[in-house]
Amino acid sequence: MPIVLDDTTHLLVLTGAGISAESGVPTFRDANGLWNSHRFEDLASPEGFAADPLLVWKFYSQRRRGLDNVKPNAAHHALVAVEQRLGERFLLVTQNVEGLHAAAGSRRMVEMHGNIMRTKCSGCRRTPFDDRASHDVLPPCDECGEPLRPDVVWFGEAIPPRALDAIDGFLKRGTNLVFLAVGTSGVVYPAAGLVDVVRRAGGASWLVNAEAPANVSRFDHVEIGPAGTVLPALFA
Ligand code: BV8
Ligand code: ZN
Repeated sequence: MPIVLDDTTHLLVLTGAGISAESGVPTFRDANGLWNSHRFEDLASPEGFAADPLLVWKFYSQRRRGLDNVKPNAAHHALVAVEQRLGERFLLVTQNVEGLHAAAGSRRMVEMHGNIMRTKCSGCRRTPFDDRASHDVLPPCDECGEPLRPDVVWFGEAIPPRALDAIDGFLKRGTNLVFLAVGTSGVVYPAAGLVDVVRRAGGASWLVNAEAPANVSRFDHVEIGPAGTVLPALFA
């Protein structure tokens, strides 16, 4: 069943690792997911970084290298097409850090967990910078000497206020609100709670996922299947 998009529809889309699975990017919690072979507390938390910063850098460097020849898939492109139809009545919020939505051409987009291709300082307020390098030794900050780190949001860290403000602003503007989650297991907050926020605001909720995730019962419409096939058909 397609999503009906009329001249008043405001569409808020949340994506997770599953939308990039068909591009060859590993997910986190599937059978071959990153958090099956690694403890996220060791690799994606400030405490893990403080305990072993080089181990954390090696993990992120390996993920950067794995993105060298990765391209957006039909699901990323379908979201670009729907953004072009809806204009400012569209907002894409992604938990993904690999940048495939931007590569596909999405512009009204919030990377709520940051971007793995940027680096920032763990010690000072230096502006984050683009960085595709693989760091096999610990890179120090030129300005303060503290270790640099990837510009991603780790567990226990706050979501960037700019990202939360963009979501709030969109929800406040939105009449005839439709929420669509794609390829996400619904266990990481605050992203997993967005469906409830939209429902409280009277919006309809859709889910496209390869399997039923943790928060499936909170969606009005559920389409189980690969995003690269299901999403283009959903907007047909
Ligand atoms: C915060 C980024 C507050 C870097 C990531 C207890 C209860 C509730 C909450 C908490 C709690 N204890 C702690 C918390 C808070 C915590 C949290 O939610 N923990 C969970 C684990 C309980 N959250 C936080 O800490 C967040 N911050 O709350 O701040 C605060 C306020 C002020 C001051 C200080 C703090 C920050 C969370 C950010 C975590 N960062 N990583 C990196 O990538 O390394 S999270 C990690 O999970 C991923 O990066 C991703 O962003 C996120 C979500 O994963 P998914 O994208 O959903 O991926 P997953 O593999 O799980 O699922 C993929 C799905 O796709 C599957 O369902 C699969 O079936 C499906 N799929 C597969 N293939 C396809 C497909 N679907 C369609 N098509 C396919 N082809
Ligand atoms: Zn610094």
